[in-house]
Amino acid sequence: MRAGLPLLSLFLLCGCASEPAPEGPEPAWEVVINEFQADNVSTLADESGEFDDWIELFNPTDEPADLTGHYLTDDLQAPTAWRFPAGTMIDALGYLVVWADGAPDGTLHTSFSLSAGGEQIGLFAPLAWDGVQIDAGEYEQQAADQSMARWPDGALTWQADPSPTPGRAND
Ligand SMILES: [Ca+2]
Ligand SMILES: [Ca+2]
Ligand SMILES: [Ca+2]
Repeated sequence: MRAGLPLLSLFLLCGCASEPAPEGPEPAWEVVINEFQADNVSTLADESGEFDDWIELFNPTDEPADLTGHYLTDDLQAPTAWRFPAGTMIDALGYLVVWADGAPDGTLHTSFSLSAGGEQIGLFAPLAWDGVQIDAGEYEQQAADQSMARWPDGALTWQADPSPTPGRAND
């Protein structure tokens, strides 16, 4: 493996490990997509009285999480579809509902909506942190007024929930 040595040396010499961390707060590495609804008929209306799709995020840590500059998307090939506004926080062990209107009519309202027939959802870090994926997944057809929810909160397992719990613990 003598041929590999020059490459290794180059890597060690590049000083990557000593690069300063990007400016701004650390990405919210622990925050998860915790529940979402793609066919909201009568579950919960937004400030405009519209029964739009929504995505619930959960912060499983005991510190507030700062989502400034993070991204949500419904297409993992296009991770920067919608950017969280500056100052978007989730409390320690808190929940945050983001409306997926398609046509935003408020601050936490995304430019995309969720297809009831199945789609992807992803949460990505700010570009200063190379926009790396924090949480993402793919879902199949969703029934009207049901949600898909992790159970318990933040767990790896998902279940369809006929009684969605936007902004509060999944049950
Ligand atoms: Ca929808
Ligand atoms: Ca709306
Ligand atoms: Ca919930």
